[in-house]
Amino acid sequence: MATVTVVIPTYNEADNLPALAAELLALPIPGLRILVVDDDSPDGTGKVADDLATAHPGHVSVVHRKVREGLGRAYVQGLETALADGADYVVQMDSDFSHPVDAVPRLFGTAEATGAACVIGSRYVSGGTLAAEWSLRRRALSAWANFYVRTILRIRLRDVTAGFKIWRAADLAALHLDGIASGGYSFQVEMHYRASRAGMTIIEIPIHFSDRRAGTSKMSLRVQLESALMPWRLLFKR
Ligand SMILES: Nc1nc2c(ncn2[C@@H]2O[C@H](COP(=O)(O)OP(=O)(O)OP(=O)(O)O)[C@@H](O)[C@H]2O)c(=O)[nH]1
Ligand SMILES: [Mg+2]
Repeated sequence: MATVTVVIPTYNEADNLPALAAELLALPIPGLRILVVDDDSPDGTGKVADDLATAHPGHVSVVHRKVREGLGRAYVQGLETALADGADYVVQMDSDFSHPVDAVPRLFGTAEATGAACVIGSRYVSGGTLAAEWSLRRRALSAWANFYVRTILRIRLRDVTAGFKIWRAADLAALHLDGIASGGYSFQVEMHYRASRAGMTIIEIPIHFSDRRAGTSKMSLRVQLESALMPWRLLFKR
């Protein structure tokens, strides 16, 4: 039986995490594990995660990071921990319900059936949809970011900034996470770039992307600036 570990980075997500964990643990994926990576959230998400780990021994565990260094750094540590703990497949997922829990079995099934290195839950393939609440400005920004990155880096993905995906462990390990340059959200793009440069197969399946359920966005100007510059950094590093 394959082990699937869902890595969930959190910063001030105490109001979302318990319900998200409950929905994930109820999925028809035997032995599914959750690994929360918390950056010492001031709202006590770390304690909430510890309580979940106590309630679900062997199924929920927590990485506590002392300093907030951004989504990318949290993911590097979380993905490396999941690999070291023997996961066969590793899921990346936001903690705010933007990514549909009921699509996790579809990601897993597609990865198993195809042997792809990565299966992305995509907003921008046929059948993918965005939260109705998203303003025109936000839709345009997201579409522009995708076009910008895809064009500069020549990555043949519709949703190149996607944060919801599953990796085959062997392929994920081959990406050498210790060399990742991104601190923030550009981590997602850098990973897709590495995988496609390595000739790995990446598949996109449609999802519905919802607005966050509770809490507030952690997107900052600094994160946006890094995301705008990262494609050029990756291109010239080559
Ligand atoms: N550990 C950690 N997690 C983070 C950090 N920044 C963001 N996250 C998490 O990464 C996920 C995505 O962040 P969001 O704030 O939802 O970003 P967003 O989806 O662009 O913004 P919203 O539309 O408001 O949801 C969430 O689960 C956050 O809690 C960070 O610095 N450290
Ligand atoms: Mg979000």
